[in-house]
Amino acid sequence: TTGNLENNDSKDDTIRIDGDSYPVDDFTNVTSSILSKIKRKLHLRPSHPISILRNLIETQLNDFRHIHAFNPIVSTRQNFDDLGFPIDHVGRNKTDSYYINRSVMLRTHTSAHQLQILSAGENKFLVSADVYRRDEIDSSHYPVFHQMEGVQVFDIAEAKEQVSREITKMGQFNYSSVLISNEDEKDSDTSIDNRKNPIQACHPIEAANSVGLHLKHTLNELVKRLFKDEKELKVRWIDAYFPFTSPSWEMEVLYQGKWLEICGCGVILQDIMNKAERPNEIGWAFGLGLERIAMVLFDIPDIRLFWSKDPRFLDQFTFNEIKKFKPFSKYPASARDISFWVDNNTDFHENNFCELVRSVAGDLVEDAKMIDEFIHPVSKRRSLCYRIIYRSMDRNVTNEEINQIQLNVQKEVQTQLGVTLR
Ligand code: FA5
Ligand code: MG
Repeated sequence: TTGNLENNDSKDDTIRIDGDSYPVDDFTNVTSSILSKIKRKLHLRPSHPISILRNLIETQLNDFRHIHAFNPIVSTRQNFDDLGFPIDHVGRNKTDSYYINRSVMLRTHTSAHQLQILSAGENKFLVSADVYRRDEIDSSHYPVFHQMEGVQVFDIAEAKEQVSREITKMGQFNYSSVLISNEDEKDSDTSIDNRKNPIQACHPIEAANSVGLHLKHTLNELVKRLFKDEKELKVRWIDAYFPFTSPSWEMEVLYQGKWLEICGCGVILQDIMNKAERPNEIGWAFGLGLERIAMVLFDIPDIRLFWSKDPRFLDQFTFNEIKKFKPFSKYPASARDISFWVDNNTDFHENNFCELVRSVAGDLVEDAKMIDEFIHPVSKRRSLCYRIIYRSMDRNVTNEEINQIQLNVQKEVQTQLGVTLR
């Protein structure tokens, strides 16, 4: 439906974004509040933590080409098909992504630009950009965030030699209290689950192992240097799956007692290299979550803070410096529960619920979690209860204000999600 776009001054059947007009259809689900984030470009504001971090990484990887200015509006082909996403991949669902219409969307990741840049012949590049996803609500998820894509390409026939030269050049950084587990397995392939996450059949094993080793070495050295002043930071590698890399891994850091995923990566599917008309080359790619890294580095406890326009937040940061964030007083939280019946024939999706709560409460919502679920023994209807935590990052919110927001949430949930409040 286009009901969410009332504030977008457009005729009913088109959306205007930045002077361009797009037809809407049954897939359209972008909201004006999401579109309003496009112009913020946090990664390009010199003394914003996201931009400070981008710049620090670019300084570490200074012989990569640094790209920042790609439009977030991409085709579904760029975001999915070019990368070999299967037709039924969940990421393609309207519940997970923001669509302008069936064939145009807000990119969900910086990988959307891989093929076009590889096709242009680049060998080493970093793409930093805002990306958009419908997702859950908590302190480490926000519907708009920033990624940095890194890609490096080698000749298949010479990968081993090229990698050992590069690793010698890069060296090892030892003045860091970053502890990386699984690191000593890096020169074997024991950490790869070869059934789900195999070396590609078209790759000589030695070339694939060398490229995987170089990828892990590059990221290990990057995090050791970025986090060198942390007291002690635990980092671990785990196996992962992506439609466009194999083998694939994820990197996680231990933050506030939980493993926080900061990056996905792997050896690029050869099919993508072939589409880029580079069949004799092999490459790796990574996608870093910049907010997640910045949260650890700057001690920023909640992802909403990045969007704050409050000078008490913005004025704490300086170009090229890592300074721990000093929280201005933490305002009290208020919890409200909402319970409803979902009919058997209603297709309820948590991301739709979260989107709705965000659209009513804006950045006052801190967290939303299902706390109870049961099926009525007779009617077989499902009952769900969600606990919503409200808290402002920069002011006290009165109980009356929260009550009013919660009333609006209840009203919208009932009318837009087709559920019955209990
Ligand atoms: C990807 O987006 C892949 N494109 C990464 C990749 C690139 C894999 C190249 C292989 C090769 P993923 O969905 O896991 O993967 O997201 C990458 C990172 O973005 C995550 O590790 C996390 O740090 C961050 N991230 C994901 N969702 C959110 C969110 N809602 N809010 C903040 N950060 C997020
Ligand atoms: Mg992931």
